[in-house]
Amino acid sequence: MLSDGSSGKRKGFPPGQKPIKRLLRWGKDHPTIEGSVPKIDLRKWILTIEGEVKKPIKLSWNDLLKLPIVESVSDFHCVEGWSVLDLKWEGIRFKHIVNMIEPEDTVKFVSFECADGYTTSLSLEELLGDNILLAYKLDGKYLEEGTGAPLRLVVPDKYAYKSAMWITRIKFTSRKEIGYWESRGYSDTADIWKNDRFLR
Ligand SMILES: Nc1nc2c(c(=O)[nH]1)N[C@H]1C(S)=C(S)[C@@H](COP(=O)(O)O)O[C@H]1N2
Ligand SMILES: [Mo]
Repeated sequence: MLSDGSSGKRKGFPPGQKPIKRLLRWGKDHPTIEGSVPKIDLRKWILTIEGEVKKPIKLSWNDLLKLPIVESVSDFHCVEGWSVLDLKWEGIRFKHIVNMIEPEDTVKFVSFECADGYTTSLSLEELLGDNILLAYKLDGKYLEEGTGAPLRLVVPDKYAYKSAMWITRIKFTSRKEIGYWESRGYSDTADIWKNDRFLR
């Protein structure tokens, strides 16, 4: 398996964060935006990847498992001030998806839609790093429903509200679509190193 070689090389600790032992399990340790964790049947789950792209695709769970798997170790930082260190994520490198769907030259942003109605977005450029994954395993095990099963985004250098859980649709766009928390007062840049927590 390919690794991004980041393991163990922490580049300091972002301001205003405190480590805790493990991720929160949404639905148990933390409420979800719609009340309960979305029920996802893996036999019916489809990941739709579309927008301004030359080759839109729909992937079933089995299709997804056939794509090349990579691992990346990173820290996870929630804007509420907690961090979980050294998480080993495994999944598909986001860049691989970009190469598969061939975005049009007009594309500047990518929106993520989730089974709980949550949304977030990032610039395409921010998603090309080797540590940006569509992850389906954490520390050697398939994700649990409370941590985003079957598939979540991992963007280590952004506050965790960019790391969309329960993804169902990915859309490549020329216009920015503002996400759920980003339209409720949280920073759209969400840079953990710059302490970009709130809209200014
Ligand atoms: N679909 C979806 N993704 C989401 C959220 C959400 O409410 N819905 N919350 C975000 C926030 S604020 C955090 S801190 C992380 C939590 O991930 P964890 O359960 O693995 O700790 O998921 C992010 N992704
Ligand atoms: Mo969060």
